[in-house]
Amino acid sequence: MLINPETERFSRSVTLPLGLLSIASYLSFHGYSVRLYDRVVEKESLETVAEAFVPDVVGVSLVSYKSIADVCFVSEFFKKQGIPVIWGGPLASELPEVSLKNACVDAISVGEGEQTWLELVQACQRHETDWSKIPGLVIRDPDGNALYTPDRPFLDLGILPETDWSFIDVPKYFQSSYGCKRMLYLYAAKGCPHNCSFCYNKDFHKCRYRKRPMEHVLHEIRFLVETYDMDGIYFADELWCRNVREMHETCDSLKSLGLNFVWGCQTRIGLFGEEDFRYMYDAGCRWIFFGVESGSPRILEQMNKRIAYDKIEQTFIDCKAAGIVAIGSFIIGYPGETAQDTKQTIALIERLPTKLINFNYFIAIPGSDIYQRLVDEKRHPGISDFQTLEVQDPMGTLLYNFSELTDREIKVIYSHYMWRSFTTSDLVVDGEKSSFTKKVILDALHTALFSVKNGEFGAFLSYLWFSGVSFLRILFYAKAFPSVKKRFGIKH
Ligand code: B12
Repeated sequence: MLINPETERFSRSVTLPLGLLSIASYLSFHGYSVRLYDRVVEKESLETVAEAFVPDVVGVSLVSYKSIADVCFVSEFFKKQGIPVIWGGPLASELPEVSLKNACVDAISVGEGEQTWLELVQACQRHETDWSKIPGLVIRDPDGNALYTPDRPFLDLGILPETDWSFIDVPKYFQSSYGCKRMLYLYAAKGCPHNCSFCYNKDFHKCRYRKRPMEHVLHEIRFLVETYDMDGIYFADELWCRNVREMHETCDSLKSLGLNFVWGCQTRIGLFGEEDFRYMYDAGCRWIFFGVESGSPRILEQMNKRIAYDKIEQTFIDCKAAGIVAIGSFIIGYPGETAQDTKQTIALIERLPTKLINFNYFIAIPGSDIYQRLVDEKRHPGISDFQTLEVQDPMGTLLYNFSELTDREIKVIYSHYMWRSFTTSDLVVDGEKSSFTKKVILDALHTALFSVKNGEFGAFLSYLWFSGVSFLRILFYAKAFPSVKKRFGIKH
């Protein structure tokens, strides 16, 4: 059984559990029977699911601290029954030793899970309890210390079978966004050749960029459009295409499907200009996320971002001219960020021809260069155990502030742009207005109804409380401190 844990959430923004789906499809292709239990969307209780499908081994996905409570809850449940539990995913892979301190887990699967899991279930089938020869694991030695098995080489993505969609109820993952009603997250490539200081990519993907075979992606899209009427795709690739040649190939392939869907992606400043964006628009691209991160050249250099500063504004102008919605993504509170740096970021944002700004509080992600540096410099205590870990919630408390801004300044600036993106009428896809306000309200209602329908009144009340508090907090900080906004050059 492969489990996607429940996460505390503000709205019902669900995405396909692509990693688990890939592992499940691979195991099933090799003849094993798998239950993918997604606790974000499924209403069945853990007891009911575990009664209907008694697993020989359980895998739980650990992406961030946000789901740690549920990860431990499900793991303890199976552990009590003597069933081996293995954690995998980005956070488990970055902190395997810390993860292994939890008595409810037997081993950590580091990096890509498909082949490791195949070898693991084969070992379980042979009733082998010594997993030390299976690459890609961290297990306990007889003294209870963490033991690393050999490294797991990267998979040739071409050997993966087609995704088996029967593991999930696809329509439950539809999102209504950017003018789409049935949008799904898919991926066409893994990793990124760059090495931004705040990203886990260097450690997790070793800065390797690997594309899935295009025919797999196309086949998947055709199936989802023809079977479920999917009308939009968000490519979750960390970097969608590295250059114009790859962009042309991908766009030509997507167009060749002759199907009715639009899509969006995340790409890099400086890769494409107006003509390229027009090419992308013609192939169905309607929105692009650009990770700009900062308007301060000094901070960008510290981040090792390596984007052409002088192309930032022009890229947004070109993108918009081609009819594609451009979203700028920024980090606030980077270590050492001064008020002057933030003013530069705000000045840049105010010049951009978009009101869609995605601000993120700086979080030191384990596996990133900056996390290690902060720990080495003893500015960050380092994460040594999950039980005492306080969650740094972007909508809530700011646990660590490594910048020279005050907590209040960070919250005011973050909330201002969050509120502005939420209420803007700038989001126009194919001439039609599509607002985040509507989407968030509908998502919120949907989540509330989902809890009530399932008789989860406790969950409903806690959801109401959580989303209400988050909403009011953003509104409060966005509106209550005009002097902070003025000082930083925020216009309206
Ligand atoms: C979609 C997505 C989301 C979705 C939900 C994801 C989920 N299932 O929970 C949403 C939008 C809700 C989200 C939220 C967040 N996300 Co996110 N998200 C992504 C994104 C764009 C795609 C994930 C994906 O499907 N990848 C494709 C699949 C095939 O790869 P994969 O998930 O890595 O799976 C492989 C391996 O990890 C492994 N594996 C994964 N799970 C398991 C489980 C087991 C048992 C095993 C053995 C192996 C295994 O095997 C898989 C197959 O090879 C990634 C970036 C990326 N492109 O990966 C970021 C990413 C995963 N998110 C990230 C972050 C930081 C967050 C947030 C904390 C953001 C925030 N500040 O709120 C939250 C936390 C949510 C949470 N659940 O805890 C980081 C994680 C970094 C880290 N921890 O090291 C990533 C890598 C982005 C980045 N570059 O920084 N996210």
